[in-house]
Amino acid sequence: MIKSNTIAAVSTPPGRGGIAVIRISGAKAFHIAREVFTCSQNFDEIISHQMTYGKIIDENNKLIDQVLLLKMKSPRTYTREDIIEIHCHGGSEVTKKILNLLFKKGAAPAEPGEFTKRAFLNGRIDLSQAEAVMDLINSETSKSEQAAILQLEGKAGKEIKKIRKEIVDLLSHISVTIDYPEYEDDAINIRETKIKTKAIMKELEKLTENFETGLILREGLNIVIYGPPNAGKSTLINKLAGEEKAIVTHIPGTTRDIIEVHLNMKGYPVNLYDTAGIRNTDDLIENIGIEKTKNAIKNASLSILVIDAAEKDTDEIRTLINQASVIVINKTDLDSGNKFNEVLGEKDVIRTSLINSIGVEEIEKYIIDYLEKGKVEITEITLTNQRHKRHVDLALEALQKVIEENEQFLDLFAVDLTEALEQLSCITGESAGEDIIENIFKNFCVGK
Ligand SMILES: Nc1nc2c(ncn2[C@@H]2O[C@H](COP(=O)(O)OP(=O)(O)OP(=O)(O)O)[C@@H](O)[C@H]2O)c(=O)[nH]1
Ligand SMILES: [Mg+2]
Repeated sequence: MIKSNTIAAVSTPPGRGGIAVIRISGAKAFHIAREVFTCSQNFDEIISHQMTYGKIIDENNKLIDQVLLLKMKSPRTYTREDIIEIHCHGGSEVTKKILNLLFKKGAAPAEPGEFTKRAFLNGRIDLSQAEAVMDLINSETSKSEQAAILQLEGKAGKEIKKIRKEIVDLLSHISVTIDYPEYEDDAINIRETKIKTKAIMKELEKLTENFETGLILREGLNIVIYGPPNAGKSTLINKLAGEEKAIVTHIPGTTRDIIEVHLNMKGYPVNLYDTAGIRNTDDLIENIGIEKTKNAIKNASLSILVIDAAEKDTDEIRTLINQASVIVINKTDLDSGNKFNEVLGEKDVIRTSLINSIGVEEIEKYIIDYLEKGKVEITEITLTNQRHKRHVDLALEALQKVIEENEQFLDLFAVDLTEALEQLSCITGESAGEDIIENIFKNFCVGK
C-alpha cells in the first residue's frame, strides 16, 4: 500500500441539496472523525460499513450539523485505506464548515480524482477502470453509461492482461532458448515466434476493430451539416435540437463560426455541427469559417449536405455531393429539385421543407438507423478511449516488426516484444509513467 496523507473533500456537486457527502480517506481518517463526531456510542465501537447517527461539533463544542457517519475499515474500501463518509445537510455553508474543521484536524484537501487515484495506486482497480469511473460520471446518455460500466467491470483490461501474458510467455520461451541452447526440446524457433506473434496481433486487432464504436459511445457521433449558404443548415440544426441554437436569416453567410449542439438520440450521444455556408467570397471572416467547415467535414463520421432545391447544378455542387453521407434537398415548398436526380446517383437523399418541419423526422431516423444498424454495438471488450487505442496501435507496430524482421537472431525479437508489452502495460497502468497518471487524474472532479 502507498503511504500517504489523509485527504478530505466534498464528493457531491456544489450548491444546495438534500444531503451532501464529505469523504475522508487515509490512515488518520478515523482519528480525525473521532475528534469532530459525537454519538451515543464509543467511536471505536462503531461497526464498519454501517451508518451511525450523530453530530459534528466544532472546537468550541458548537453544533455544526446532525449527520449520518459511515466508517469503513480498510482494505474493504474504495481506496483500500480507512474511509469516513459524513452525510450532512446539503447546504454549501454546512459542507464548508465541516470541511474546514477536518482540515484543521489534519486532513489535506483532496486533489481532483485523488480518491480514485489511490484506488488505482493501491491496486484496487487498474488504470483503464479508473478512466471508466470518469467516463461513467461524464456519461450523459444511456448507451455511454453502458459502455463505461462495462469498462469499469474491467473486461477490456482483462483482455489486455491476457494478451500481455501471452507475450510474456513468448518472451520467456525465447530467453530460455537463448540462454540454454542445449535444451532443444524447450527451444522456440524463428518461424514459431512469428506464428505466435501473428496470433497475438490478431487478438489485438480484434480489440481495436470496434474502436470507432467505442469512441462514439464515449464522445458522441460527430455529424456535420454543411452546404452552400442560405440552404437551411441552421434551420436544420435548430429543428433537430428543438430550440434556437443558431441564428437563421434570409441573408447568405449568416453562420460564420461552427455551432455545436450535443443531443441524446435514443440513448446515443450525438454532436451536431452547423457550419458556415461554402462559397467563393472575399470576406476574411467568412473564409476563416469556410476553412473550419472543411475541417469539420473531414472529422465527422456523418456528413449531411443541405442544398436549396432551387440551387443550380454546378461543378461546386457536385463536389459537395461527393463528400456527403446523405443529401438533404430543402425548400421543396418552392422547387421540386428534380434537376438533381441524375447527379445524386446512389446517394441517400431526403427531401425536406425544413421551415415547415417537413422531413425532420426522416433525418432523425436516418441518424438513428446509422447508429443502430450494427455499426454502433457495445461489446464487452469495446475500447472506448483514444489513449488505449494509441497504445494498442504502438504495440501492434512493435509486433509487426517481429513479423517483418529478416534477422536470424531471436534476441532482436525480444526487443520488439518487450516494447509491445510495455505499451500494453500503459493501458492497465502496470508501467504507465507518472506523467500519464497525472494527466488522467487531473481531469477528474474533486471528491471522486
Ligand atoms: N421557403 C423555405 N425557406 C426556408 C426553408 N428552410 C429554411 N428557409 C429559409 O432560408 C433562409 C436561410 O436559412 P438558414 O437556416 O439561415 O440557412 P443556412 O444554410 O444556415 O445559411 P448560412 O448560415 O448563410 O450558410 C432563412 O430565411 C430560412 O427561414 C424551407 O424549407 N423553405
Ligand atoms: Mg447558417
